[in-house]
Amino acid sequence: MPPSSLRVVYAFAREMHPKTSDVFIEYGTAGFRTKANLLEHVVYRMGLLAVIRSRVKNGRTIGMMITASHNLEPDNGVKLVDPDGEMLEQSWEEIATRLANVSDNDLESTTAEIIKQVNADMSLKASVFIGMDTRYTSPRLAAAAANGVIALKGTPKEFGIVTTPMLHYCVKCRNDNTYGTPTEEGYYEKIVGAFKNIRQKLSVWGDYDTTLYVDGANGVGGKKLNIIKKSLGGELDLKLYNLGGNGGKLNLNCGADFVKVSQKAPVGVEHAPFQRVASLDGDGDRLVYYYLNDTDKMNLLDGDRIATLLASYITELVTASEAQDIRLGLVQTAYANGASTAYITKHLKVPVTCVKTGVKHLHHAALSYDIGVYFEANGHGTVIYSDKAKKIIRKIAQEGEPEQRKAAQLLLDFVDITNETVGDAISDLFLVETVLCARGLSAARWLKAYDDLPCRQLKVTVKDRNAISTTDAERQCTAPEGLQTRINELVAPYKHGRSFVRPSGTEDVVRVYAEADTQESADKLAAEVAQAVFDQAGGVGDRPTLPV
Ligand code: 16G
Ligand code: MG
Repeated sequence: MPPSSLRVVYAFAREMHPKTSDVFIEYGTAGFRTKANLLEHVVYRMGLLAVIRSRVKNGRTIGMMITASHNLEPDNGVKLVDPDGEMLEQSWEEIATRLANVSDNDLESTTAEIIKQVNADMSLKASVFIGMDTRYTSPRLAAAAANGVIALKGTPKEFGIVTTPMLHYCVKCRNDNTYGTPTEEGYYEKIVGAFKNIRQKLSVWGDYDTTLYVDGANGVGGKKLNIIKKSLGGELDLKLYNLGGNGGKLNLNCGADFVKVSQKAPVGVEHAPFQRVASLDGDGDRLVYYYLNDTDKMNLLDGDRIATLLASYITELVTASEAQDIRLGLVQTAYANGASTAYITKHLKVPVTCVKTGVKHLHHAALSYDIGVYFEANGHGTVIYSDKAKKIIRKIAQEGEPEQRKAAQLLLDFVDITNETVGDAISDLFLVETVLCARGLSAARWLKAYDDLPCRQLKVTVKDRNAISTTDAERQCTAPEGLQTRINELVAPYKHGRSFVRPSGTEDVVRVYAEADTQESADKLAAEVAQAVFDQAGGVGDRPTLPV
């Protein structure tokens, strides 16, 4: 494309998506995320970048998802999806940030510079899939994304309202048709179809109850489960709450993030004692379970629990299939409950890797195993299976002894239920339901696998959260000087005490995590560490108080 045709990049910007804010914005853990009214020019520019990225990838399809996940309604965001359905390559985050922040007058020249820097052949075709969540600001932003794609003569395809993982899945399928059909229907056929298949083969029911309550966070995930519900027959009876009607507000006092962080039941769900509830986040990529007992006490089954459940079932099937040479491993972050890590290594005897927060880090580490199970405690995660593992399992499913074959066939269905591109609340829900059913487990019996250490998360506002640096998968703090020593001193007196601090990638705060043998201790330790952060890292506003 000759440089003169970049004029249209400026024309679109000036006429339709001018930069109206000088607030610096950064491509963070999950793309750009901020107040929706600050984002239109950013999303338009990401449309441009998606086209350039597609051309660098020889015309393979790139995804753009308009969402701010579990944030409240006024926020929105955008993230790019690479050709295999994974997060945008990290080295491009800086390019994305640069393009988002230049003035409209410099946009044309910066675009030209980037094209040159990444060596994009602008004569190639380019394809971009665009999806959005249910926010009222999303359609306008999706239109800006499409304009960005058109401005550089790429071809946008709009998927309308889809979950984030559905868009990842469609991008992957478009670039690799062995993975499935790149449509919402194709997604249902593969994932829900495999779930129905496996359910017909499972005979153990025990304490398993086919009724599942769902908290849809008033977002897109619940809406999609409402479509799926009709095709499930008697295999699973979904009772859906927080579907976005009746004045329910997106993620407000509901959804996976609310449940996990506040350890409280969401509003809008009619609870019954011991009834298991699956709670999704606003864009359908996180899942946690919980139940209330007969005294309304909250019992949370978070990402760590899901990871251990899935890993132990996969291990069982791999063993039963007598597949040789398949190395299974689990990836967690510092937020994983210490009790879960101990259970995985000592009881399941599965190796564990700990990495920095953010799906891209977990996904990357999971790739080093033949079967990698990765989950953040907040409920974002999935399983990925190497080509080698799939090949071995397929062979046994065809040629093995009857018992081995049976296990390998179950494993193949399990693989098909999994959205390997990214953590997916819907796919994970069907995986969990499969294991609970296969093992005849109620939620209460699932919880018995191990006892979580009580924990607490707090946030502290400081002048500059980037004054906090960390190392060792965020478990140690290297700046400001002296803070880690202070944390060590504070942790020392507590039995099973552990605490770490890290700057958030999505909010202007420092996050504090603490766990200990009792809730009282965990709360106190978290507050003490929060005070240390406030004092040593330039706290702003009220100093955190200790629990009374
Ligand atoms: C984003 C990340 C999530 C992480 C969270 C941490 C993706 C797709 N999402 O939501 O994995 O747990 O940020 O947020 O990577 P924080 O940095 O604000 O604690
Ligand atoms: Mg999300």
